[in-house]
Amino acid sequence: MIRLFERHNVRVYRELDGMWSFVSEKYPSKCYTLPVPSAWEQHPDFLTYRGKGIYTKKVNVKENTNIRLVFKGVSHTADVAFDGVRVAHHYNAYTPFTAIVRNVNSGAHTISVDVDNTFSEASALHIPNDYYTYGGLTRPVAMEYVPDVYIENIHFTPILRDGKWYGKTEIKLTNLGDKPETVSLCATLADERILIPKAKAEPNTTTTFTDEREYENITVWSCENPKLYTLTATISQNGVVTDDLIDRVGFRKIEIIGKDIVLNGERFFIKGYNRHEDYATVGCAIPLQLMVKDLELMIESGANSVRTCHYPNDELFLDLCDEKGIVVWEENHARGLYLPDMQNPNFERQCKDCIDEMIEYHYNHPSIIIWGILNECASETEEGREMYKKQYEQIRSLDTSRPLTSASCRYYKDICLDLPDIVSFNIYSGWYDTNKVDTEFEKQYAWIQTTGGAGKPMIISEFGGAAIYGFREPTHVKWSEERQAQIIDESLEYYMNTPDVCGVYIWQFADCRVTDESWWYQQRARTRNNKGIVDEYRRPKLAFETVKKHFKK
Ligand code: ADA
Repeated sequence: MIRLFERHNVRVYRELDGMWSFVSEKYPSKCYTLPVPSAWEQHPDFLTYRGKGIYTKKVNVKENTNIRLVFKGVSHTADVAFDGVRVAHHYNAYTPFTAIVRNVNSGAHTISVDVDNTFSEASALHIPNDYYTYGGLTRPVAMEYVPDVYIENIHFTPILRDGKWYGKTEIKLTNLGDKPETVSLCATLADERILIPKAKAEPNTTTTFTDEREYENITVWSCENPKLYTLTATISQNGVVTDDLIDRVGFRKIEIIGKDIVLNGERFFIKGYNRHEDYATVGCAIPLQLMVKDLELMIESGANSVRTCHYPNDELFLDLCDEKGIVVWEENHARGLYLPDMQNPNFERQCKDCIDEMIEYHYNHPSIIIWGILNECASETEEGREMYKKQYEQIRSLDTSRPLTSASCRYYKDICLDLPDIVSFNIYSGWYDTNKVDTEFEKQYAWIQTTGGAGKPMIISEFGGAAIYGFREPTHVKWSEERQAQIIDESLEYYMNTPDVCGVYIWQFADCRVTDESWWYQQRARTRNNKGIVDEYRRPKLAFETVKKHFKK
């Protein structure tokens, strides 16, 4: 399942979930069939496989048409071919991409995807890290029939102005042909009908048509009442509807006022979790039912937000957050990259592509209230600052409706705090040091007020400690559930009662697998990051009740 709702009533659209043929470099003479979406690590022969493999699927095309292939996530590098001809290359497991194949005749055809999850200089973002880079077609794949002129995407921006709701709708038409085409464009949203009777789609490019108008009698999207509206766009030529696209949007306003995050005019305190896309039995390819389980557990504990650490999430999960009223901090793909990592010749382009794709595809989700970048990267260096600055500017050029932030650990030396709208720090008082939560925060906050981050809202974007599920120890030794609960208790007690803090994200929701290579194994018992409030099977640790005590006060 790609989305929680039908995206088309007109366009022929088929999800290619199911069994694909697979041949790996590891066993070149053996042909497997693997489920898509899934991580190849789910198969006993590939539990720790870091390498390459080719997925193949035979498809039957029912009419002469243009084919549009949609990949929601391939981990981590993909080369796509259609009948043996390469049609797309993509890097990054966490963002979608498409491929167009023109003038396909009806009949049998073959899609193949070369997948690579190896670490090398070619991969600046997927590196040995405190999470696991899986392999495979780990998110859904779809095949569509599109005419020469089709609806590429729609962006909707809700605007509250002088107490009235307005909406800016940008409808993007792609013309695959080499001559201009004029179509009739129609979109409906709430009780409004947008009509552009002569929309001229320029050849070999995408043309955007913009409408901005007032919407009356709107119900606002909020955590308590996450009201969603269906936005439907169609295009017609010679009176025949030739294509359509459906999306869901919400009317809500997110703003920064002083040191507060303000949602729909009211101060909003973030009570959140950091959540990796990782589950014991399926790795990163989490199906709908397990996504729902995660969100229901978070809601049961009183949370109202999730941070997609440290990469854009599966859009199906964002659909669930839209429906359940869980606000989201979504961030581009980066974790703990030092300056040498950021100087990888591929780093800036791979970050740019990730941001472009994250915002292009996730723009309409009302649940996303914050865009983040570069978790714990080199924000203490001048060269790093130039890259932070460029990425903030890139996001602002794509979306001015949401505040920006970046989770830092460059204590007392971060030189980028003037750049974001919200200052965020990962502070592990009581786990990586013996600091007291209150005195350490007061010291850090006082220093921040001497920087460009002065007076800005502050989020504690990570805090917590590790516990091995089932390790109970009245002495509260480290790695016991008691110690973790104690750290969470002290942290929430302080941060949730400090007016200078506008939100908290616990590190982390669930235990997750980490890379076995390099030194991570030394600090990561079970080759896992064990700071989850629940373990990798979502079994609650003692700290779960501690969180509930504070989040539900
Ligand atoms: C950092 C990092 C997290 C995780 C955490 C930890 O803050 O942002 O991804 O690695 O440390 O568990 O130490």
